[in-house]
Amino acid sequence: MSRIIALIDMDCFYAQVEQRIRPELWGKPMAVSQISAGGSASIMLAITYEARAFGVKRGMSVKEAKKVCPSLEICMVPNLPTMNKADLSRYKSASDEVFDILTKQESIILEKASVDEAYLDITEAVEIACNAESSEQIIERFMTHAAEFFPSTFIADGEDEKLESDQRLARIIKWLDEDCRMDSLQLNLAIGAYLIEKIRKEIFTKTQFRCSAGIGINKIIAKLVCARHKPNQQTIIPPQFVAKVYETTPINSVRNLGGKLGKALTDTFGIKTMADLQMVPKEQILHEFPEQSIWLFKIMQGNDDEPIRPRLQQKSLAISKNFPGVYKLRSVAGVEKWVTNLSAEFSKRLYEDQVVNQRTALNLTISFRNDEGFYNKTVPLNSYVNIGIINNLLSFMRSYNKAGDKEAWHPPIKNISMSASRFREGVDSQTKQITLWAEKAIQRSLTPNENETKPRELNEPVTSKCVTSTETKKKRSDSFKTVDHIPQPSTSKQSEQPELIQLDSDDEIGYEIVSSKNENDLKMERRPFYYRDVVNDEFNENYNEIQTSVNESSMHSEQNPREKDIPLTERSAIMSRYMPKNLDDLKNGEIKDMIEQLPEDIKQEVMHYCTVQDAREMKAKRTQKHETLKRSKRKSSDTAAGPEKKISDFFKTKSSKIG
Ligand code: TTP
Repeated sequence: MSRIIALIDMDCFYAQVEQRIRPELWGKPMAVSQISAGGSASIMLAITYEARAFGVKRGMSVKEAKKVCPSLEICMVPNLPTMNKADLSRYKSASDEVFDILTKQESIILEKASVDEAYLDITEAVEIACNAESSEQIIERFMTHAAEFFPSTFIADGEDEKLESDQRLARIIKWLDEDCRMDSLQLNLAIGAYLIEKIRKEIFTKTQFRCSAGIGINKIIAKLVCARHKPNQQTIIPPQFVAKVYETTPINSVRNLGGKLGKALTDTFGIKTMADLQMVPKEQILHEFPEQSIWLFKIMQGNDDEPIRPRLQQKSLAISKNFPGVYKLRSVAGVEKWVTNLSAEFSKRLYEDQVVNQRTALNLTISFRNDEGFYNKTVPLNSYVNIGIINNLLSFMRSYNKAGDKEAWHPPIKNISMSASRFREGVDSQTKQITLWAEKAIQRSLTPNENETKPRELNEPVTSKCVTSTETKKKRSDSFKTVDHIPQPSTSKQSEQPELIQLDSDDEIGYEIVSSKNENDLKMERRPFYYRDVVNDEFNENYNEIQTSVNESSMHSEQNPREKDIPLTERSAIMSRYMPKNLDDLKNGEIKDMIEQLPEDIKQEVMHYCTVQDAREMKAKRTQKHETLKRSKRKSSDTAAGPEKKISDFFKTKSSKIG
């Protein structure tokens, strides 16, 4: 049986994420914007279809966008609290919600293509549906209930883009009746389209996010038509219509032809569309593109064997920051500050990955670019603790600092990156999960109220009026699930000057860096801001101790098994800074709420931890009481010695007298 492949792509994804947070923005022209490189302008990243109708485009500045659409609402991509870098976690969490739904679908193979895009091989699911009923029964049912089963499906036949909405359904019924009855492949595509309608509906019901889809016999074909009827609709492309669709398909819009190869084809043959390419004699293609020719011949016919690779995880985890132009790092303090900031964020992501994917990275690649070149090295990643990463990166970078002046850095730094790779399965049994939970829970408790939304209708027109009332609470996304790499536009604000680091409007929060006088002293990191308001002052003292002890632990000790990298005492010291102090603390409102959100196994661990703490405390109290009692006894026996002695002497005397 021919494969049935679908591509599901979320509509204006970041915009929908923001709209869910601010439901009054549903249905409005709005865009998500991010500060561009240098921090001077704000550019459009994600644009709702209502705003696109006005001509707002990705990459426009706020000024340009407002000019074409004065009513445009703009949401900014938030910055990480610890540094001037985009915080994409809310989009990643939203993406995880969608992928949670997709992974639970039975009998499909899922390949995550990007933060908001997935390929699905639904061949087996279609086969199962086929076996449940006869073809005739399926076709009859589909035709009778076409409006219900195919509420947003189009058939890409070259004429579909001109269809009025009332003609769409008639076209589907005709196709079911004429083509699907005659050809099992067409019927399989129809069943596939029905299954994808159901999956998209489920995504909407559970997340409020709309998406579009393309359904065909391979990835290239599915991708080709996925955006054909965006937003909130899907398109089937039966093989007989590929040639027709190719007539208007620019070469560079085909999957894998968007880059150099596509450009080379158009330049070499002076062509524009896939139909043009089909007209080029095969010998010429073979001559000009011998290595790619076999693949090109296939896709020219609409064929493509590329399998769906079951994949949800990235092979590596990376963080990178550019320092363009005037923002190049020219001072030791600037370099140390950014290495520290980035390492802290990187370390956090590693812990998150560990929890979500139950795996541990073994290699750390650190790299930087200066005015003279690009330098990198890979070392064993023996610990996720950020101070180790800082040590490694700084010592590597220092060996390239040629500045005569002690405080300067030369050649100036243009980029700093770190990446973790070579993952092994499993997580050390120690309590890293709790560490992560605590960080997340604290962060969540400080996140401004993430709102209430009213469910909207899947097929409610996109341009409908905005929803203003609130009924249902938005389910908090599970922030333990942060998996994907988001295409990072190189547009985040850069700064070398500490005063340019954006602090929260409440000046008490921010990221504090204390530069070290001694080059080798790396104890310059302070906790990220969000701990401060939640954890009491003891944390501060603990933190310095922790940093000292972790600093001493060996990052390079290859002979040490990973589990032993951080001695237990250090681990428990790290843990203790996050943990509730005892069972009483667990009953406290804020912490209680956090505990409720925990996965069951972590909850058990926290309870156990507190029970042990309580037992210790009680033991300590008992011992103290005992000691106090003993002391007071001793004391009273000392002070009572006089009269008691006198009494016993009296009796002795008495008895001896009586005797
Ligand atoms: P896309 O799927 O390319 O676009 P989109 O979801 O906004 O809109 P469409 O309905 O046309 O699919 O990207 C997904 C998200 O990724 C997008 O909402 C914002 C983000 N993104 C960037 O941050 N930078 C980029 O350069 C691109 C292309 C996307």
